[in-house]
Amino acid sequence: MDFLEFSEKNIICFDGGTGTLLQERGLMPGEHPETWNITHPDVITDIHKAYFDAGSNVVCTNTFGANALKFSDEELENIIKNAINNAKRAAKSSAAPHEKFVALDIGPSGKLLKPLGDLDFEDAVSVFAKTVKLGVKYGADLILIETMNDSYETKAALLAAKENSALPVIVSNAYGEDGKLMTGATPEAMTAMIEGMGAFAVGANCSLGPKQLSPVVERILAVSSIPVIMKPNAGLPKSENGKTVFDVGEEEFAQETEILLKKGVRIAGGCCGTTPAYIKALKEKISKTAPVPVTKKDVTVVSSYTKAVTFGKEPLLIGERINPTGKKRFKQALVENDVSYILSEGIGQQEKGAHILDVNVGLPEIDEQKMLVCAVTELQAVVDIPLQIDTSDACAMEKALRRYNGKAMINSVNGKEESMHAVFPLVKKYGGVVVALTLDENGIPETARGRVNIAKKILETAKEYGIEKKDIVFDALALTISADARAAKTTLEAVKLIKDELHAHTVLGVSNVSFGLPNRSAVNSLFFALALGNGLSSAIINPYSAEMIKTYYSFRALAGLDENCADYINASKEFSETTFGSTDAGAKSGDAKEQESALKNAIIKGLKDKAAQYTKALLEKESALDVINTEIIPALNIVGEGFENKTVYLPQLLISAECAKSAFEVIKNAASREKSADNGIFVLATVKGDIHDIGKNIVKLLMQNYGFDVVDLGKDVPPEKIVEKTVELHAPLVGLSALMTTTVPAMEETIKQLRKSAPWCKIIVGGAVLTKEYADKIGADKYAKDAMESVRYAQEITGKQ
Ligand code: B1M
Repeated sequence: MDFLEFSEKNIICFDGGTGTLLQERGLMPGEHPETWNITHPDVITDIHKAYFDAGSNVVCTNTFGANALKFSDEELENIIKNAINNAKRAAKSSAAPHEKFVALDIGPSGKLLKPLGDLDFEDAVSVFAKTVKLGVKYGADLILIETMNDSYETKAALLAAKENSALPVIVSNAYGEDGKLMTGATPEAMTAMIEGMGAFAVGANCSLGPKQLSPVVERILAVSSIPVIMKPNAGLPKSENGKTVFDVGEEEFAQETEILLKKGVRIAGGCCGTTPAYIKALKEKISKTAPVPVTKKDVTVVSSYTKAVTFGKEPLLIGERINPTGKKRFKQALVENDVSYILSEGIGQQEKGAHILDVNVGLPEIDEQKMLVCAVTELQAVVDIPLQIDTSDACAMEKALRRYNGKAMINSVNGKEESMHAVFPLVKKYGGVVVALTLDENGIPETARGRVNIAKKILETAKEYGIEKKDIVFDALALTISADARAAKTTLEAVKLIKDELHAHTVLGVSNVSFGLPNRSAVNSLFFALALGNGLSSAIINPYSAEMIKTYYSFRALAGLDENCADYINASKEFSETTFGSTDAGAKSGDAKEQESALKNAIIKGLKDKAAQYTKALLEKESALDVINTEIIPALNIVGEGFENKTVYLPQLLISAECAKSAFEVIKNAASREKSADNGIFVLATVKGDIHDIGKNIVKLLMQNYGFDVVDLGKDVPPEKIVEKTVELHAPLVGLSALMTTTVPAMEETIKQLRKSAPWCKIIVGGAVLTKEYADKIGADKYAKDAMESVRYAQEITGKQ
């Protein structure tokens, strides 16, 4: 029986952890466990066999970190070949009567993808592709992509698996206690993307015990139409006599997991801390549990790298402003490659309440493919709502869909055979919700019935490609009433028929209706209201238009979608304005105060070019130190607080840090013109384990500006290196920076070593988590609360001004 056949009628029992078992058998810290497939094949086979004997239907190869970033091609092939052989040998030698399969195990690459890290998305796909191809070559039965804590890397691995094999692929993510991935994705967002891309199963593993993981698993079960997997840890780790132990025993583990089997989990196993004894206990529960059928959820959902947006709960607003049609300024931005203008449009529309952003950069005089990919990648770094990729060029569409971090909305396909054959394969491969225009080779039907018939034809063809109705949203086509007096009426009828007869979702590009008329917003907003009344699911509108927003919130309040009219009251604060403000305030005004908030805003929002531009303007009126202290640091503090409160995620934190850096670049260039005479050597570093260097770089900038010769050793610097440089240069002054409670001990260790080997030097310490008391306690000579204090102290010590 093959794996898919087996999975139809059974709950599948996976294996448990291997790390602790290998350590017990002598794996040394720092040694690659994957190499044991070659050096200790019997140990690996033995562990796999113990799991098969305990009841596992599937064991995962010992290849968690087997990828081309860690191993040469030859090593990788050898590892995977042996790993699969070991697992197959174990299956043969186990006398257990149940079905047995071997899953090629793929863990994270160990690197973060751009813009968070330095691994390019396509390079990540290639890295995973090598492992997948070898897994296929040596006969794996299925693929398990596991413990992924970032949505983009998950996509890269899944794409590699789908492009290079026909094996069933199970994707399991590592969620934190907040129910999100490290980079912020919710279970709903991950399920939308993973299911959309055609995985066999989706779920969660590692990080938590079965009880703590259950809310995440239940959320996945609620939205998933494919089987759900869970592989929790044996509870939470704690240290006992220098050893890591877990706090959930076999029986409790099995009981907690059983609760979720009864709620619908179809694949279960264990992760860190679990052993064959855990799997044996789990298997007993599995044997007594009837598999819950996997049900189609029929939800239309798109996602960004963090969140899922579901159609049908309330009407959705799709921001229309990233589109050059009729917009002179936008066309100019495209021609000049002014990406930050596009980003401002995106951020502004999200702030005005758009749920999804349409992205159209089609202009004859530019390379649309390149620009669309650029706009999508840059936008998804600064906004966290889903994007609608809007292009008539199928190549551009494919390139953008590949790079999109989530399940995109795709605009558009239509009833022409040619269009469906170009677009549907992309929807099927990358996942997405596609906008289907109700027109075909014969043009736009004049009647609502004609449009519904095209919608039916589109549905039938989509089915042939394996695309379900839930992944299609029909555009009933808003045509201009100045050309055809019945146009709006026909469209409204079509919206209602598609909803009532086809039970499908709809979208309209609302403002087309008033083309050529004066006072367009009056016509647009009434048409919008009528369409909403007819059941319109989503509308492409200008979120800056007060009339449209008024209509939207009024409709929600009238339709019973707004408890206590709270959203209406909140939104009405801005109703008095004809158009809402834009995020770009500082750019238009020469006023210093406005530029101040604009700089802070640009850093918070992640607009790198703007941050540099506003800094430049501010420096003409204010000192560098003022700009740093009143703008840059407060902006980073706001982002840092958001990060702490889990309203901001690592990608946003990183983008803001990049913005602060671009502001400092400008300050540095301005400051270097003012440098004075040499005042002595200052060795500077961020301590071991800490990669925060913005504060340290300010200290460097000011010290250099005051004539000190700064030897900057960088960040994450081991104590030995700092001592070595200080001794070599006989430096009189050393500066250490640390920003995390976890890295302050490294600062203490560095001071200890400096005192021993360079007793002459004075040590200045600084960084957000330090206090004077703590600095005294760890033996520093000076605690500097900011960069200027370090300069003053250095001047005092050296007697130089
Ligand atoms: Co991170 N980070 N970060 N982060 N980050 C903090 C520090 C944090 C407080 C955020 C939070 O949770 N609220 C938190 C630490 C919690 C704690 O330990 N108490 C944190 C965390 C947890 C993390 C990660 C672990 C997140 C993760 O991966 N899950 C990770 C750490 C990785 C590592 O280091 N191993 C991480 C990563 C990052 C980014 C890469 C995204 C980015 C850093 C980019 C970079 O530096 N190149 C980043 C950022 C930007 C921050 C915040 C938001 C801002 C830090 C900053 O640059 N502030 C920060 C929250 C916050 O502080 N509000 C946060 C502005 C800077 C000018 O201030 O460095 O304090 P500061 O410097 C001041 C003074 O302290 C003094 O002068 C400067 C002013 O003039 N000073 C000195 C500093 N050093 C001095 C040395 C001196 C004298 C004065 O003499 C030598």
